[in-house]
Order: sequence, then C-alpha cells, then structure tokens
Amino acid sequence: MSRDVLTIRELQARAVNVPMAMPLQTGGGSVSTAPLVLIDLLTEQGVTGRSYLFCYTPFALKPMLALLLELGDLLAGEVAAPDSLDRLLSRRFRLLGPQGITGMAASGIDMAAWDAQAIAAGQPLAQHLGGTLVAQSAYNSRGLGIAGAERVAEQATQLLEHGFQAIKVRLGYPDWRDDVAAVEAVRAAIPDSITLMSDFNQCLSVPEAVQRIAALRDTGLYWVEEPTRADDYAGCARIRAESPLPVQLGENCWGPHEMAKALAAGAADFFMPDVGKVGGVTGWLRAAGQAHGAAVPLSSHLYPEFSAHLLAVTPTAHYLEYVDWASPILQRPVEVRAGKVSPSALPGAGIAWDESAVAQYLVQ
Ligand code: SMN
Ligand code: MG
Repeated sequence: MSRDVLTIRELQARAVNVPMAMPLQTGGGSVSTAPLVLIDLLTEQGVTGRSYLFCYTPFALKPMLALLLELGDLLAGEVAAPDSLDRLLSRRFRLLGPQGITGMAASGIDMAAWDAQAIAAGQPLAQHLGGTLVAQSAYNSRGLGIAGAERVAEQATQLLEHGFQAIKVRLGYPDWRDDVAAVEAVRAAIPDSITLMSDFNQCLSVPEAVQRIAALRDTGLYWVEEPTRADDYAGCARIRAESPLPVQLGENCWGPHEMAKALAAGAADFFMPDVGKVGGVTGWLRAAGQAHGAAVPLSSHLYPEFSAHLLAVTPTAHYLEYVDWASPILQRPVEVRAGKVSPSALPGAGIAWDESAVAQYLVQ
C-alpha cells in the first residue's frame, strides 16, 4: 500500500492481433481476429497500470498505437489521477474531437490509471470504487454470427457451457426471413429457460427495423440491439415506440454526454456502454449515475475483466457481456462459474500479460 501520489513515468503500448476461436460475422461487418492495443502505464512510484483496447479491425492498430505513444510523451510527469487526466485530455482533444480513436485512447489511459490507483491502494478495482466482489450475471456473446440457421443452432448448445443462462444471436441477414429462421433455430436448440438477446449492429434503416422487429415479435427475444445507426437517437426512439421487443443501445456512446442525449431521446429500454469508448472507468461511472437516475438497466460491452468490477458498483447492473477475445494474451482470463463472472480478487483490475503469447501475436 502506497500513500504517495502516483506520477506517470512512461506510457508503453504494443499492438497484437489475436486469433479468435469463433470468428464473427455481424450485420455491421466481420471480426475474424481480435486486434488489441495493450497499454502499460508506468509510474515513478513503481506501480504499473494496465489496460487494453479492442480496436475492431487490424487497420486501426497502428494509428491507435501511434496516438497512444504520442500521448505518452504528453503525459509523462503528470499525476496519474484519472479525473485530472480526463480534464487534460478533454482539453487536448477539444478541437480534434473526442470520438473514434481519440476517445478510445483516452478511455484506455483512464482504465490503466484506475488500475494503477487500485493496485497502489492494494485493492481490487471494485473494492477501490466502494463495492464488493459480487459475481455478475453474464451472457455468452461468442459465436452466433450471421452464419445461417443450421450453423447457429449447432453453436448455441455449445455456448451454454459453464452454466450460461443467456446468449446473443447476430441478425441482419439480407432477407428478413433468414433473421426469423436463425432466431427460431437457436430457440429450438436451447431450453426455454435460456435468455436470448439479438444484435443488428446498426445495419437497418428505421422503417426496415420497424418491419423486421415486428416479424420477430413472437420469438421472445430479450432485447434487440442497435437496430439502426447508433447515433440516430430520434430514429431509435421511433423504432422503440413501435417495437414489441425492448431496444438495447450504448456500445457506441462516446462518453456520458452522448448517453445523456440518448436517454433524453428515449432511444432505448436498456443501455450497454463500452468502457473503452465511454471514457474508461471514469466515463462508465458517470454513465452509470445517469442510468441510475433514469432507472435504466445497464449492461456492459466487451472488456469483461474491467466490466465485472464496474457492474459491481453500478446500481442498475443488468448483464455482463462475456467474450474471451483477450483471453489468449492474459495470464488470468476471467472465469465463468454458473453463468456468472466475478471481479478479479487481485489488486487492480487483474490484468497481467502472458508475455509469450504477446510475443507470438505482436504486430510490428
Ligand atoms: C460486437 C462487438 C464487437 C465486435 C463485433 C460485434 C457486437 C456486440 O456489437 O455487442 O457484441
Ligand atoms: Mg452490439
């Protein structure tokens, strides 16, 4: 336990492109590897904070890496206090804009700074934030891409391993009848007690979404995620007003301000911010406060290692999205027991690199 103020010595970052056991075709594009940038935030006090950023496409790896390394030069000598770093980076990004790679870089730095702070305090992140290590209900978000009814039905039963009580199917087939067929095939393959979510990854127009969701009415889908452009809050609200199924949104909320606008527009029934886009741990906490105020259930998007800690201090915590995409490069990937994920009991968020795997997947 250290009482010293942590100051940043250096930001180190590396890019890796990690194979995925179940590549994923979505309505918004395909993901066949996990392109990650790994962040090590070294402090003068000897504590190192760690985080990673899921970059969606290998094309984004080098620009993300370059931006983070430039920001590292800017941050050297600064106090590793997430709120001060947020103010500093928000000022720096005002003219450029706080979205896209800039927003993700700022989020990743915030996550690493919080990791360092919790490690310095000798506490798991959830405890450092005032919570306990309570296990979070998770849905298995692996697989179930746009692969045809037969293939998704086969995968669905495998995805119930480790006691998962919920899974998510990707939709947005060229023909709406194939959406219905995929959902019906998955439903037929799993017990009635299993919750089934769905995700269109922004691929529909508003009128198309209204029609497609109407056709899915009797499938009992638990939520319909990102039916149209994620930033078309008015369009999402129109879809929601007509939808017989709850609408889920949030992985593309670039910070608490966008979350506030989406909530004000009544764009969704459920929200699911992404810690790597919403502004890191700091942005998540602010978004969670809004969700609490609006009595809106909040799920997580990706980053199960950090998200388990964050949902533990989220008053309206709903579901943790489980993916194993960073697991190959982590010393201690999160474990699922009886369909739940517990926050790591180690100091910090529990991120430590498996260096031999990192060396294997390094992108230079
Ligand atoms: C998703 C996330 C990351 C990559 C592909 C698809 C999807 C989800 O939107 O919510 O899991
Ligand atoms: Mg999604």
